[in-house]
Amino acid sequence: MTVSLPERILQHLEAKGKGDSLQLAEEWKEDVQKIVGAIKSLEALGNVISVEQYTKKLWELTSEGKAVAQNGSHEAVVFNAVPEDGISQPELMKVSPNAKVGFSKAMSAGWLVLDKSSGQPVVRRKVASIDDAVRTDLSALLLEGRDQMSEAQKVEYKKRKLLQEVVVKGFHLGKGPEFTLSVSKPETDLTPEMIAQGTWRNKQFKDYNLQALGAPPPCGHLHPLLKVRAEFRQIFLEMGFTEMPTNNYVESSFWNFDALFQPQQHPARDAHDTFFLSDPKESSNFPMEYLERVKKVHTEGGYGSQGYGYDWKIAEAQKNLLRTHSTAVSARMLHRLAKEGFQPVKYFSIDRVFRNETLDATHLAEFHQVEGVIADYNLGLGGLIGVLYEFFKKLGIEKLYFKPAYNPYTEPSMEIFSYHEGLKKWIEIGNSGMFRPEMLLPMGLPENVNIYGWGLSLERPTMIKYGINNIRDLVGPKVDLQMVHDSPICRLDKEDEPTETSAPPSSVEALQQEWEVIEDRLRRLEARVSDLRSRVGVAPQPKIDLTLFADPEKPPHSVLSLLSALGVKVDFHRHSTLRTVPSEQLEQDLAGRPDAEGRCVIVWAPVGAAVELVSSPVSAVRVKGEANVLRHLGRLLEASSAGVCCYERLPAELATQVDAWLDRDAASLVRTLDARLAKEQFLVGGRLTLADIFAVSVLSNSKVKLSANVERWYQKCVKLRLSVFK
Ligand code: FB9
Repeated sequence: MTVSLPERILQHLEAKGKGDSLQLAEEWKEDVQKIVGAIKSLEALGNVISVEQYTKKLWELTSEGKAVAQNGSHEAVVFNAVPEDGISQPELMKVSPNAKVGFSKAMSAGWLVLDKSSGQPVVRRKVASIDDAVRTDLSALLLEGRDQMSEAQKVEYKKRKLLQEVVVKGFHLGKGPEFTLSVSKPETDLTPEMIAQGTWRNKQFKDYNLQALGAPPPCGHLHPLLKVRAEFRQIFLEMGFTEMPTNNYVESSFWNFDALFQPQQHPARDAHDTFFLSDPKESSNFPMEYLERVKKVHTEGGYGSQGYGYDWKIAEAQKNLLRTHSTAVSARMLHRLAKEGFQPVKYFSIDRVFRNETLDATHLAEFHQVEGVIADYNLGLGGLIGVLYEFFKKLGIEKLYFKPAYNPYTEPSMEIFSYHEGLKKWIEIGNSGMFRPEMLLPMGLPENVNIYGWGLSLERPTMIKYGINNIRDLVGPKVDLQMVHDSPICRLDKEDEPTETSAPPSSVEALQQEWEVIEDRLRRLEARVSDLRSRVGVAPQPKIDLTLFADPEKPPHSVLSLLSALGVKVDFHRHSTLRTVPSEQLEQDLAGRPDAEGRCVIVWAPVGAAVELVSSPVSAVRVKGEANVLRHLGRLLEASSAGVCCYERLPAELATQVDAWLDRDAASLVRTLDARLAKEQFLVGGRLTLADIFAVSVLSNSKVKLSANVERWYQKCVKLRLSVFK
């Protein structure tokens, strides 16, 4: 029967009184790690042996050194390859991958000579035989563990990468106070046989390790998002809420927008923000009496509201889409509640919604919306605040503040903020409000019924809870399933203990999170500005740099030609009050370049000559009048990333001269440019000016051939022009 390593060690100590792990490994030709494992198992038995750890430096052969010990040194291999009648050096270099080193060492050792007496040099042996000391030294160490090398030789072999010095850990062993030879491996299980035969009485059992984790059961693992959803669902249920049926991702615009009193020109209803379906493109099954009341409240108002005063179209309401919020489901449920006879209710939903958003580290084109709704008689805003405190307290969030906000379907509305101890900053945690009468009364709900609504996302708290910075690490095809497997249980009401994963963010992460706050604010500002505009009935505004109101009957040609010269991308919208349609040609001339950084929306409206700049990156106020708008655009250009300066600031005679150049036809302008560019970088001097921008615009509309000089200038200006409003 083989004696186990622990027993062999005990027998060695019995015989010798002491031992050493490295010597035993050497002597018994055992792997050092196995010896160490046996020592650890004996230590676990208590004071059976004494163990003292030490470290020491050892010389060991590198893989190249081992090859030399086996096959001979590089110089010996080369010497042995030289035949009696000699060999050419190029031929000799082919005998081994290390022939070059070997040849040089053999020559320095006086073993070889290069004979040049007969024209072509020939390598010959200089001695009859050699002593390959390198191989002898290395194989003595490798095969017998004998270190017969001088210090100088070791340094030399180390330099030749044949030998390396390693630090090894060893253990001095001795007999412990409870030394015994008969250590049986402690039993880990009490078996039925032991009990039946009574043999357990003389068995040693391993102590229970009560710290040991249970064996992970082979099973599925819930995704963190679903763990958080279960927590939210539990909170709503214990607060007496009933879950709404949200099993329809496809919704009609009527229920998603119109029923919520969201006007048909609202920016959120733009294809930029919403996924519309092409098949089935439309819905047609509506509660028509209710639909008529919705149409009326949008167009004429009613119930004390002035409405939006636009021509509401059922075609717009029929458009199918992927719901942009679960409030569409809330609308259906409240309409049904009104139809069946109102009674106070508390509803909630947690499900996917879809938005055609710009994707980034924290936003995908879909997210899970968490929504709560409470309907009762004579509710006030204070009650909503109280409910929100209660709700968020169950998430472990108690420090709240509420900020006035705007939603098309709630008034008043509040953004909800909370101070996050882990992130050390205030973060937005949701939105809320009281549904407007224009939404509730057309449903047929009693006038004294008020309804609270609030919402938040599932992804944001999940990412914070699980320390995930990029939403693609939480959802999507790139999710690491090990993360799902390893994600701990979710307790939303407990602040996370700081763990290595939730350590304070590094400066980059902190910056990333700061940037997310800024982006959130930016998004909210844009939404607010868009909503404000939608409330005053202007055309929807996608994310842009400039917005101009102009009248197609009196187009501001100078402003429009400057925008065209700048090549900014121009989109057009028509104010609902517009009576005359702008000419196709006018819009075609102004369309600008799709790849331009600058963006401008021209809202055609009946403003006569009073062209108006309503939004610009550098102006918080509106700019009225063509001349003022031109001056403002000039300032914008000078502040732009391309730093375009306005040549009007030049001495009058030079500025007038430039005007004259720009009035010339394309061919003579090219001649002028050729002359000017011979000594200047740009038309007026060393900087890009509006003169260059206009000149480029003249030439881009002509077929005239450009000289090499002018071509280079043209490309430079076009490139600069693209980034003007970057
Ligand atoms: O979830 C959000 N933030 C959040 C929530 C919880 C949280 O918990 C942490 C452990 C502490 C952390 C953060 N937000 C809402 C705020 C922002 O993230 C925001 O930038 C993104 N919002 C989404 C929509 O953005 C286009 C989150 C989503 C959202 C916003 C509003 C509603 C629903 C979801 C709503 C509503 C509403 C209002 C009135 C009536 C009915 C519904």
